[in-house]
Amino acid sequence: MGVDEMSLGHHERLDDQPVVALESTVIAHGLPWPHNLQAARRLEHVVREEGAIPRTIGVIAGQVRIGLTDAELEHLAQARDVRKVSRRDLPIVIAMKQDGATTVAATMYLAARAGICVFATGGIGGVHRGHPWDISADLEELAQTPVCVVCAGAKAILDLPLTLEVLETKGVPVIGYQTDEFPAFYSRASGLPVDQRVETPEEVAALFLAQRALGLPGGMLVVVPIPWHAELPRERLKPIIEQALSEAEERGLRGKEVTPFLLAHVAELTHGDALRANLALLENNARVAAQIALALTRSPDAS
Ligand code: PSU
Ligand code: MN
Repeated sequence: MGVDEMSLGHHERLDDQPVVALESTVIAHGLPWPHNLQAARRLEHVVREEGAIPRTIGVIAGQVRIGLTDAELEHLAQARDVRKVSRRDLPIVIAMKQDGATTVAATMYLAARAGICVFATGGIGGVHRGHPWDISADLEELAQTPVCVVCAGAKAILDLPLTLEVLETKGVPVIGYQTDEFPAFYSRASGLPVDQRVETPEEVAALFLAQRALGLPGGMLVVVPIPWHAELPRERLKPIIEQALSEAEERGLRGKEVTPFLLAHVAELTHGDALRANLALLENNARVAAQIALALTRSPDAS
């Protein structure tokens, strides 16, 4: 018994088009209803406004969707039984014909297979604080899948120095977009350096093409600080994150539940300021990603 090509999202290649992939875990598990649906629509709108093509990736009843319809977005935003799908879950949702919201790792994998090389998200997963063996599959995916991931750094709930160490080990370039520092998601600064600062989408395109020309297998992380107006000061967040972390510890949360719990808790403890910050950085990242996708299609070196 085989799996048909359509259900694997195999039917179209988008190589030469300015496409931006968007993930669905942030919709189903990262943001509360109805902000999640509004955000999903807003991100697609922003990408179009810049002149690029948005494709939000997810799985509906075992079918890979490279571009969810608006009704499907609404379903993933509202349904309570949507599986959080990282790389290891992909064969499971397909064969079991389940609905799945794809993480950064799974979205990168599916995007690359569809010929999409630019992807915007909020923050990638990383190494968890106090649990250095809990390393997001996002980092492994960046090591092996040729996609340029545009984000606001790794979530502040993580161990950022260790996350950067793992990225170094795995050969993933960390590019600061108009910044010298690795951003800490809700805050612009972390005190940690990036590998290279760039100012323009064209420079990012040149870096990505050099990586391809060298035959390197992996992707690249482009980190964009949250806009000034939406930033939450690090001093304010510190005790809140510590409280959320100790609560997760008390409840004995493990594995894929940890990230959604921490994000929801931080949003609650900041009375929604963290949610507003999250929405602002997502939109900003989508805009930058669209500009990079356009720069890549315009580049004379693009194959
Ligand atoms: N960043 C957010 N919200 C999210 C996530 C990241 O602001 O919901 C999601 C992404 O999909 C990321 C995932 O890939 O969390 C990482 O989960 P884990 O740590 O279980 O690998
Ligand atoms: Mn984990």
